[in-house]
Amino acid sequence: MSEEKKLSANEYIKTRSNYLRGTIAEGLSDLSTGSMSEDDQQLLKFHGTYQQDDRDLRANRRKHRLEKAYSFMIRIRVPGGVATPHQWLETDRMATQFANGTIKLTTRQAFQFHGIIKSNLKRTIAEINRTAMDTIAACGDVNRNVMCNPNPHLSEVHAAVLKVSQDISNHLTPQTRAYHEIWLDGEKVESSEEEVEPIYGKTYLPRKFKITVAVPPSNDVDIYANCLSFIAIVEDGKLAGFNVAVGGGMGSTHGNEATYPRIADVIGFCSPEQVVDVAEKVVLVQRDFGDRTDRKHSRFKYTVDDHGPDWILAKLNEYLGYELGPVRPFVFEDNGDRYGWVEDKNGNFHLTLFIQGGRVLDTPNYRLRTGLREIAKIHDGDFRLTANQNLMIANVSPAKRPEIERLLEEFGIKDSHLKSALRLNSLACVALPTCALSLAEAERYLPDLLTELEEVIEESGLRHDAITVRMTGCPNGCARPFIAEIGFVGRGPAAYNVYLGGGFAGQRLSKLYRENVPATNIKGLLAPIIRHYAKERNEGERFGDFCIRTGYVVATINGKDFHHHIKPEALSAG
Ligand code: SRM
Ligand code: SF4
Repeated sequence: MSEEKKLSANEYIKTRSNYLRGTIAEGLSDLSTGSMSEDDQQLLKFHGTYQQDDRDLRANRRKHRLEKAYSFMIRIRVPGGVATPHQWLETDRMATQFANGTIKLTTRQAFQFHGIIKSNLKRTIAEINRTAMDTIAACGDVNRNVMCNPNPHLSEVHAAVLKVSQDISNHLTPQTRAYHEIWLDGEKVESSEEEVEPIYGKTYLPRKFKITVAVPPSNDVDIYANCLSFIAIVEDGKLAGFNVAVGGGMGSTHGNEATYPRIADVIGFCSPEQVVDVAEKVVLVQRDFGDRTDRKHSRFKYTVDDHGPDWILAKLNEYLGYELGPVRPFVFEDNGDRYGWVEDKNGNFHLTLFIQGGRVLDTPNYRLRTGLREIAKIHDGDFRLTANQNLMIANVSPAKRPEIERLLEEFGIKDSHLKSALRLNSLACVALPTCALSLAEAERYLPDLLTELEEVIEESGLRHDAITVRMTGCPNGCARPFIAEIGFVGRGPAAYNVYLGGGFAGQRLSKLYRENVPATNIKGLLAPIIRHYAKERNEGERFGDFCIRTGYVVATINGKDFHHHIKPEALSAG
């Protein structure tokens, strides 16, 4: 008889938590420490907050035998990335009142606060909820913020697609009353009937789950890096439905070959009416078949890999009670943002600003946060967070545009997108000092490294040539570095693994080029390749493709050679 494997520790924490309550309420009122109990720290994630400590201060506090400088990160869910000016102003206010004076725009179209001390945690979450935003399921073993292409005003299709992402998000939000009880002083309902979590059940999912909705030709939400994605298929100007992609993910661990990034497989097609049902049933397949014994093997990508995409499709069809249709043709051109002003067919305007590292803050020379606050005060459209950590000031009427332009000018933000195309296509995760898992700097270091690389870019005449470059402080891959054309992944203090050859549309994994490169050697390592590219690239050839053609790295995808996009010809050729 085969021995049953023991479940991972978090499964027991979830089981005994009484639907995510644990002892969070009691822990919050214990002000003798800035910390929460180990179990509650795990449960707090489902409520959208992480206990952290300032790693810059660790050594000094240890020396003085002080408790670590504990504080909390709060992640605010923004389904589809849409926030009103009022929500922006409130977020901005709370950033000063409770957090470290900055707003972080994340790689999943959410806001994050850092540096909230325990005694302010409850009040901050309550105030976030008062602005009609929330933090439930921003983290934890549940469906996370559903991402969506942020341009809903550009066509009716975009508007329909945004609605789809919000519907999925609402449908998959945990139903537990714990969130209201703990943070919003909701009444405790005494009932003899056990609470039910209709989709997730008592132990929720084996691990975090991530969904996106994309509108080709833009792959700005990076569908290939997500557990489940819906790719809008537009036929005759109408939304015909969505291709369904499953099993993408980035996270891995140095030295553990059983963990790896994986590109999603496109397995079928569904109608707009079926989307929410399909999302639910994919989640149920993962709930029932995901690995609950080993958290390093519990993401949906491993369920897909272990059973194979065909098995997943068959199981999904069984859960649905009907079959997904055959995949329809689509082409992604890139995964970046389009900067500057665009006009929609109704005559309204949308401005996408480059926000380095997604960090909204004021510096003496660049008063970004104040400028955006002043804009929010007069803006009557909305704000859109992009999956590339950028910000769109959306739906600006022709009458308002001059006023907004004046403020952009006054605060020095107007030319935020007049940077090298390398920088405009860069992403960096938070890393130090708040991220407990980081092995090296990312957000605080990438800007300087880009300045070094820009010297080579300039002299090679590549200022306007977009190359995607992403840096993370560890191989968890929060800025999706394994699908960038150039990826830097923290290996140790000031040392990075360097990856090359990702697809410009995020459709292909990169390959490890050099391991453990000291930061000071990176420019020297990449300069000859950049110069070679400038000299010998083919017409329109992307940097990642060039690195493969000329043999710097060999490209494979999920172990197989990769067939670029799914083009109409490829499908008709069978
Ligand atoms: Fe992430 C854990 C930050 C997007 C893969 N991520 C973390 C934590 C919470 C560290 C921790 O567990 O203690 C980081 C908090 C740092 C801090 O101080 O704020 C963190 N992740 C971020 C953000 C803020 C990066 C950013 O600079 O924008 C992004 C927040 C997204 C959001 O709004 O929900 C963020 N994380 C991602 C992405 C990209 C994406 O989702 O498109 C990934 C790769 C895709 C994927 O999930 O495979 C990602 N984060 C991870 C992982 C690896 C999971 C795995 O499969 O092994 C971890 C570690 C874990 O879960 O154990 C992690
Ligand atoms: Fe932290 Fe690693 Fe994610 Fe960067 S990639 S935020 S270092 S967990």
